[in-house]
This record gives sequence, structure tokens and C-alpha cells, in this order.
Amino acid sequence: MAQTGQPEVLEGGYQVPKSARFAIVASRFNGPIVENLVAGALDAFRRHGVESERITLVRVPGSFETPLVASRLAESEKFDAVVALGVVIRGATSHYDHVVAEVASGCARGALESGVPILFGVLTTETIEQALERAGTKAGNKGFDAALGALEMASLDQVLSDAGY
Ligand code: INI
Repeated sequence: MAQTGQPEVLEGGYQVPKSARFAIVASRFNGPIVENLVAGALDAFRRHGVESERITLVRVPGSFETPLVASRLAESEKFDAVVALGVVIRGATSHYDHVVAEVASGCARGALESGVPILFGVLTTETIEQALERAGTKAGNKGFDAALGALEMASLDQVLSDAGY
């Protein structure tokens, strides 16, 4: 028999409660490019009504150190979402692969274990040019995008709670 009715569709938006707080973890390695990502993330939060006082920015040496701090902030229960920002550019050795693997899986694990979203705004590129393109030039700003994701996940959390999940 044909089904009638509509599926239950639940989704977040970019408007979050005035109490929502966000953390950004930004690495110093490839600093000038990371700063463009930080500026993009702050811009996204500001444009959606999140005042500076509700944002905590923590700097770490490199992307490899990001998951430890992002997980700690997520577990603190003080933030609705954490945004991880960094730039990993492939070099002549396999160092890149180790850093990328750890930062990606570490952020994913930190989010799953804490129950708080950790948005992955870490660029992983072959060249500096590719990184620059994604940090506020011709391919947008992945810091801005990651902050939008943080807003949406914070909003979705409320939607899911309201729906009883
Ligand atoms: N860290 C980065 O954030 N990006 C890189 O491109 C990078 N490379 O290529 O070496 C990098 N290395 C440092 C690493 O994140 C750690 O800080 C370091 O290994 C000390 O633990």
C-alpha cells in the first residue's frame, strides 16, 4: 500500500540562542594563512549575532596539537561547538600524512566522545597556493564555512532536543 504523509525532517539553522558559546582552536604553523581562517570564522559568528564575548580563541603550535585542546574544550561543557582551524601543506616527507591523519581522526573522536561538535576547518593541501585559495581568496574561506557549520550544529542540537532525541 502506498505510504502517505511526510517524513519527519529535522534540521538546524544559523540562528542560535544568546547563551550559545563557541571555541576556536587555531594552530600557529602556517600562521598567516591560518589567521585568514580565524578572521573568516569570527566574521561568520559576528554576522550571525554571536558577540565576541561568547567566543574563546585558543592557539596551539601545530595542527597535530589541535585534537587534544579541542577535545578538552568540548568536554568542558562550556561550549556548544568547537571549531578547529589549521593549514597542513604537503612537504617532501611523510610528516604531512601523520599530521593529517591525527588531526582528522582526533577531532572526530573528540566530538564523538564529548558529544559536542568539533568542526573540521583544517585545510589539507598539496601547495601553499591551494591553501591561500581556501583561506579567503578564490575558493572561499573554510574558516567561515566551519563557523557556519558550528552554528548549524548548535542549532540542530536544540532542534533534536525539542523533538525528544
Ligand atoms: N603543522 C601544521 O599545522 N601544518 C603543517 O603543514 C605542518 N607540517 O607540514 O609539518 C605541521 N607540523 C607541525 C605539527 O603539527 C606539530 O606541531 C609538530 O609535529 C609538533 O608536535
